[in-house]
Amino acid sequence: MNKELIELAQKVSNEFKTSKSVHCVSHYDCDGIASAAIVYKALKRENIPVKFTFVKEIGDKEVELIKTFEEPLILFTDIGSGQISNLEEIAKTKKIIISDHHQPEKETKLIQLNPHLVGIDGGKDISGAGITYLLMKMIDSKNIDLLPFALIGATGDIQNDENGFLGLNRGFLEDAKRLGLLKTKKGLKIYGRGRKPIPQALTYTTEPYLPGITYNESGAVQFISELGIPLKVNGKWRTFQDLDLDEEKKIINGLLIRGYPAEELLGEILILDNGWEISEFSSMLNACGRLEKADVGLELCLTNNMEIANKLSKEYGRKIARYLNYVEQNIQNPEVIRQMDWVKVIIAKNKVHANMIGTITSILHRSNTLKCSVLIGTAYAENDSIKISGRSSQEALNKNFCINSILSEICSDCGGKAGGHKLAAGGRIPQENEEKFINLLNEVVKRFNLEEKNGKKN
Ligand SMILES: [Mn+2]
Repeated sequence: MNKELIELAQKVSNEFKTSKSVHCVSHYDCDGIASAAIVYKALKRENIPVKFTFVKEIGDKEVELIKTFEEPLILFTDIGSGQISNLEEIAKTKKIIISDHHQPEKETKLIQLNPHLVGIDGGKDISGAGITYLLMKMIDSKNIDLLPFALIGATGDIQNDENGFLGLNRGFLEDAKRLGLLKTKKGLKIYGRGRKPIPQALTYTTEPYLPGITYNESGAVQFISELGIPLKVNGKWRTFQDLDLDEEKKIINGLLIRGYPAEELLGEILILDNGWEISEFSSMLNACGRLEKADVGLELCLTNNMEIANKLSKEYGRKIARYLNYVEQNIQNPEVIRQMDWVKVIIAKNKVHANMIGTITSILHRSNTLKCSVLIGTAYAENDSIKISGRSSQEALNKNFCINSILSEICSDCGGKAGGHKLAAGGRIPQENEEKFINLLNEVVKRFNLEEKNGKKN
């Protein structure tokens, strides 16, 4: 483990010694919720009372709110390093500790634990929950049992991709396995293992592309049926998680016999103490955040109450269904769905919550409804801004179409910014530049000559 990071964590952890009560301000997503769970459990052991507030950002509104908190010490987890100026404002009247993995905005005298300060990549190697775990482990080594939360946070932030966990995250995983804090099994790493009916989960598998199964639900149903695996039990669709070992092996063999590269999908599935697969639990916590119920997510982490989880899943599903329905109803309405030559844009305004536009864009990009190389979703967000989500296909990437750099370019021309990955990215622009954004987008996408125009069937 990096010595400099340990020394910094040790130094920052000493700041808790004299604190009588703490208010933890955490990011509202899975990583932030997992960070909060770590703080709750660790400070409880020290008999330090702690309150929680979840936020999306630290803007002027949040600064004013935090100034009114009674607690003398404010601990920022998975948020704060990117908004140092605003935190310095709060620090005029409060003691502040930052435990974050985002790129620090600027140098500061504030007390801060951040991997970037010691040359570690906070984007890939450690999450907000991971850094908060290190901090709490310095307070008491007993807190090593909180390791799974560090991995839940990292998974929520997609630090566990096709290469698995890297850097400090990988060390955390090894420690957690060694200590028996996680169980593992070999299985198919398929999107929606614990939530989607088996054929649907297979249908959404695009890497590797499974001809006859990817985007082909009847093909997927036929494939599973031929293997003699029941798709439903008592009328309820089964998920990959419901399969027993033999059944999953049958599917793997079935794929291999039919010439599919199933080995590309094989990997280690991590199972938490509460029986959840880690990727499913992380998705659930991200769903809590998007429903503006991060506090319920924290409760879920602390109690493992399955009733809460079921209720949340249902609420999340209903919301998604409502939004998808809105898009379907307006497919011919150019005010809502702009189908241009090279790209399709969902102009949701306030009909889809900004927290959910990314999810909706992802689902529609994979569905037949709006099938296209490049799909952009837009929705109104706070402070008169527009949240933008972009999804593009592997074929587009093969033609050097990187959605993150393209959205960055266009958003910055529209007075905003964007970031993300090569196939999925997000950004934000002021509402007044909506039309300018859409026109620029069509112009820029055109340059890539993505062969089949979006209007045509691929
Ligand atoms: Mn994070």
